[in-house]
Amino acid sequence: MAGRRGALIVLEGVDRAGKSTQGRRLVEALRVAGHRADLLCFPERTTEIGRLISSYLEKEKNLEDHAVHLLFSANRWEHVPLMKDKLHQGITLVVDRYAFSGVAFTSAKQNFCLDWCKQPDVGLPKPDLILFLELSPEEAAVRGNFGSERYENSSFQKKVLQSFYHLMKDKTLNWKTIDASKSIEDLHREIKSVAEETLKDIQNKPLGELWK
Ligand code: T5A
Ligand code: NA
Repeated sequence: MAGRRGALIVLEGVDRAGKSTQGRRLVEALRVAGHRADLLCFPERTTEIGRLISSYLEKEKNLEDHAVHLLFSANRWEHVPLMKDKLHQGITLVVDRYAFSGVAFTSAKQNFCLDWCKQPDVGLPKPDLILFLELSPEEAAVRGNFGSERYENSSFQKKVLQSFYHLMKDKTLNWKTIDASKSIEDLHREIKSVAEETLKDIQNKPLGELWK
């Protein structure tokens, strides 16, 4: 008998909302609770495409805006066979940023519409749950200064947040907004409980396709 598949759980949110911290904590907690779970982060900087993206983010390399958007998407697509394998083996994937970051960041640039930005990611594995870690720019600022990577400035981040709000209007997706101003521990407890509900709900639900 084929066992049930793993869940695809995505963490999104503005910079410094705590996505990576919570992603690591969630995977640990799910494992302790007896689930099989793995963490995946996008951009996944170790592949050839990922290294190119990383040098762009570190401002070592300049790339045309459309071209880099397609590279971020290609970096997700190159991981799809692995993601599907794991999910079908019953492994839950906790994903730190996904297509929503891709669309929110590029569409915050001049002359990009949301619809164009979504197209390359149409058909990716559809998340069973998207946790949006919501934090005001003021609260994010308290968590330390922006680094030197591309996009790390507050006026751009405000536009990114607006794009996220547009994407969250899509009711075909299971968005859950979490108040990310809470302590790491409180946030973790809340996220763990929402994730466990999603795992229970999976039953025999087939894996969907994003934006299709
Ligand atoms: N991008 C990404 C695109 O343009 N297109 C795409 O398709 C994709 C996938 C790199 C950039 O790429 C862009 C978006 C980004 O600009 P990244 O590598 O994920 O993306 O970005 P990072 O800089 O690594 O991560 P963030 O800045 O977004 O931070 P996180 O992961 O949200 O936050 P985290 O957990 O690292 O925490 C940040 C700090 O806050 C503290 C932590 O200890 C840490 O110091 N903290 C808390 N403090 C108080 N209370 C809490 N609850 C806290 N939680 C964490
Ligand atoms: Na991060």
